[in-house]
Amino acid sequence: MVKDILNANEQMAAENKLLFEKRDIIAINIMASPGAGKTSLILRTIEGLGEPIAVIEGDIASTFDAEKVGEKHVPVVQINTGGACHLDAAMIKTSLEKLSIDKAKYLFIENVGNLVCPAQFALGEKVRVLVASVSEGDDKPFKYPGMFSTVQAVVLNKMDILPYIDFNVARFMEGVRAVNREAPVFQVSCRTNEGMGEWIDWLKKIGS
Ligand SMILES: Nc1nc2c(ncn2[C@@H]2O[C@H](COP(=O)(O)OP(=O)(O)O)[C@@H](O)[C@H]2O)c(=O)[nH]1
Ligand SMILES: [Mg+2]
Repeated sequence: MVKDILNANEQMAAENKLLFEKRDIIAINIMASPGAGKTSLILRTIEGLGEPIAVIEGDIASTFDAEKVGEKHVPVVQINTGGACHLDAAMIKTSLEKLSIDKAKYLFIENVGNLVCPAQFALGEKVRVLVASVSEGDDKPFKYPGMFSTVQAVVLNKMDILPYIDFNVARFMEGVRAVNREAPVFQVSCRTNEGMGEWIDWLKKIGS
């Protein structure tokens, strides 16, 4: 039963992926625990990337994040999952009926805050990005290997508060590398904009 659901999702994700590829859109699935800084990263990226962007916001409830993104004058649609702990490919397909992606080069999809389920549901994205933050603790890659192993990049956010927190960056890196040898890890602060240049450069590279 669970396998059937996952298979149906894979099929629809493949359709979404094809649609994005045909339209030359780089779709990016942004995953993280609640409060790590997914929305903040999207807002900073809209400011720094200088490319046409569209955004899909996923939350269990509320439209706060879509409103914040809308203030940046980019096309945005909010999905409310009504309890589901992750987005799935069908939700993305439906949301595209309400989102103008014609001009977009990048489509950022903010997944529901959760370090477990979103990793199991492809959406049709080209890349998966995990936002971690120093306030969550340096042991998270060891505790959530499924999530950390599935992504093409990790953004370690809130570096501005590192001096006030017991977070060992080397231990965090060790945990990431234990399950993911390839993904670059960008140390950033969405508050101060520190480290954002390398993240933006990486996005440009995957879009070229
Ligand atoms: N100090 C600090 N706070 C941040 C940073 N990035 C996000 N925040 C704060 O963390 C909270 C959650 O951020 P948000 O982007 O909504 O996280 P999301 O739930 O993952 O989308 C908000 O109060 C942000 O202002 C950062 O780099 N440094
Ligand atoms: Mg958010």
